[in-house]
Amino acid sequence: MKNAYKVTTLLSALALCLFLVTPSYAIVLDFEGLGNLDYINEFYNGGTSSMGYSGTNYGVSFSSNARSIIDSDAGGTGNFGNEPSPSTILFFLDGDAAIMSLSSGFDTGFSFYYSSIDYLGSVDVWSGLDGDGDLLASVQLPTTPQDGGDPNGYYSPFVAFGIAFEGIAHSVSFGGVVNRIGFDDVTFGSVTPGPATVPEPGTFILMGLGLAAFLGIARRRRNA
Ligand SMILES: [Ca+2]
Ligand SMILES: [Ca+2]
Ligand SMILES: [Ca+2]
Repeated sequence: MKNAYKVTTLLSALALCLFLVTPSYAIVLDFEGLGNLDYINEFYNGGTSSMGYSGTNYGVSFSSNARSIIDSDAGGTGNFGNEPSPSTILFFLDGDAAIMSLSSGFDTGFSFYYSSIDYLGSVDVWSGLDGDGDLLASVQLPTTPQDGGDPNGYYSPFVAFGIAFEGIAHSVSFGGVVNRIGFDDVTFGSVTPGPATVPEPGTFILMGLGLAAFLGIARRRRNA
């Protein structure tokens, strides 16, 4: 009976740990898997890019001018370096901005990396799809430093940038001068760009044991 209680307590503690450390999986678009000078199109929306590639379906679509480019180090024609996820980034060659729409919407914040050596960039967050509706946030992106790349590339490094906003956003426009700004690791629902930090299985076990030990101490104190 006592052992059964212990097992139940331990299982509850482990379940609580799993619940507490379950990460909220932020969507991160790293543009890997797209082609060089590819039009992104429906790559992240259950369809394909202009070159016929298909990525995870996040319900994210891009304006017709949004393209991907691969670093020259990796066989493409990109003149950049130290991108956060090698070796493909987002850029555009016509228009004022590449617009990204997320049909399910997102809140809290939004983040990305970018490189823009010579010109200012801008990012607008909209309540509607395709840069429509209310403007929820609008920021100017400063020019970025230059470090020589990996091992070469004019646009390097990529700098992290986060934007917090209120309400539900459905689209983002990435603005700048054509062919002079690049973006990578576009992250929804977080002001810190990049992959969600998923705890290692070992962490679960250690945390589980830690909490079980803590509960054990608490019980012994109560019984004393
Ligand atoms: Ca690179
Ligand atoms: Ca490079
Ligand atoms: Ca990338």
